[in-house]
Amino acid sequence: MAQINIADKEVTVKIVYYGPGMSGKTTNLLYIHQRISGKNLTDMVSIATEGDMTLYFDFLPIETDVIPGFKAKFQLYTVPGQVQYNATRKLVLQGADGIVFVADSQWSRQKDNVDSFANLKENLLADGINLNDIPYVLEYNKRDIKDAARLEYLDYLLNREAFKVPSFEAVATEGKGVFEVLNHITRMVVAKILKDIKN
Ligand SMILES: Nc1nc2c(ncn2[C@@H]2O[C@H](COP(=O)(O)OP(=O)(O)OP(=O)(O)O)[C@@H](O)[C@H]2O)c(=O)[nH]1
Ligand SMILES: [Mg+2]
Repeated sequence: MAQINIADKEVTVKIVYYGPGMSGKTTNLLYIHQRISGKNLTDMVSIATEGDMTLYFDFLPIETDVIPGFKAKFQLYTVPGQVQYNATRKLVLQGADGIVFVADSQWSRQKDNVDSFANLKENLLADGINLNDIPYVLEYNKRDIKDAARLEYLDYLLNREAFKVPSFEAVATEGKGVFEVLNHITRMVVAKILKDIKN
């Protein structure tokens, strides 16, 4: 959970991009990295990749002033989506304050989306955490491809927990939707932290 250092007025927040292999998680971080202005930019670290495939994780730290009076450090991570890397996914997921589930809109990938979403819930539960207790949003990526599933269908498959969560269309390769998603999950996480600070 978020590390809040009241003395140093510093908050560290972890946001994890989760989803099936090749859905576009790393592409989101690459776009964010490219677009963030110099003073808040630190290097993005990609730990082991093979082609497009993430074998371990990507890490992008950003400093922001979204929490009044605090220096907020946002740490963005991606998990490796390929089914066989579940041990790594569990590790990367630990301590997440917010999750962006990046779904692949491609028609043929819908079972992979559903399986990955179930895997997310399962991995959280193994740590005693219910997905509904963590701020998360859905990113429906690859809206540019011809055989993209309809948004209603993606919502039907993935947005069916106890309450509906915000969902966004994206084309990560063009940066479409990427900052909308990041801003939204940031606001949700910050709202929760401010509530926790008050309590
Ligand atoms: N057409 C299209 N291709 C995309 C989009 N986003 C990502 N891609 C492509 O999809 C491929 C996989 O993207 P990555 O970002 O590496 O996927 P990932 O989710 O990190 O995959 P893993 O690391 O294996 O879990 C790359 O070739 C991207 O260029 C998109 O919005 N539209
Ligand atoms: Mg990746």
